[in-house]
Amino acid sequence: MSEIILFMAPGTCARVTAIALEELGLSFESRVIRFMKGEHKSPHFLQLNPKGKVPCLIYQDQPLTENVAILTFLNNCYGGLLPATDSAWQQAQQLADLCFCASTLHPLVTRIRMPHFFVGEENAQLVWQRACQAMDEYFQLIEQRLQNHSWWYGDQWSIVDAYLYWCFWRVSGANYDVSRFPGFVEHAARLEERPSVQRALSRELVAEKQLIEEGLRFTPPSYS
Ligand SMILES: N[C@@H](CCC(=O)N[C@@H](CS)C(=O)NCC(=O)O)C(=O)O
Repeated sequence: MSEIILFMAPGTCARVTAIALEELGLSFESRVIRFMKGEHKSPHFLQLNPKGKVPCLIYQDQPLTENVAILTFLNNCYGGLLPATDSAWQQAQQLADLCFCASTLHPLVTRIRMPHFFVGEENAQLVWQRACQAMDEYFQLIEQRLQNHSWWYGDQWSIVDAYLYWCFWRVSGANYDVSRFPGFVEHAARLEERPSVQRALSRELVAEKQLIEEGLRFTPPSYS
């Protein structure tokens, strides 16, 4: 049995953890959670993650949840995911950047991608619109930061770039107009060239095909 298992679903924020594991060259097994079958609420999965969400990482037989915690743990163990620093201040700044992705951007991503989860079909359009408006401010901020830089931390790639990329990819597939942020568009294209990202995306493709074959692929309604 593999020492590391990643419970994931294609297209979800588990992609960020998968990229981290691929970037570190760690061998791991990805196990797909079938949302359409309610597997995330099954007693077995809830025992691992009582919040019923992916990613859930099994590391030496123990579950660890929350992208920020998983990425920080992996970086503390192996390095290479964030710029190396002994400064507690710099470490806190990096944590702030991960939290920005997880707790500022991600909730808006969910409202843009699946507004009907919050209010039902009849008001979903309004939630989508408001979330897009709120997202504009943050995408402008990211666009500014990426100006004349390849990555969030300048010349150095980090897992923050992968997290930003997942947010970008998710909303661009939900009719949010990303063409207004050309620096961010280029950043996403640059990120997709990384072998680690390609390997993580290939894993998702396998999982996606599996779900299609089983008739369990989730396709949310589209808003604009
Ligand atoms: N705070 C968690 C959020 C995880 C999360 O929301 N995952 C979504 C997929 S992107 C999920 O599993 N959703 C299933 C559900 O909420 O029922 C993290 O950052 O890891």
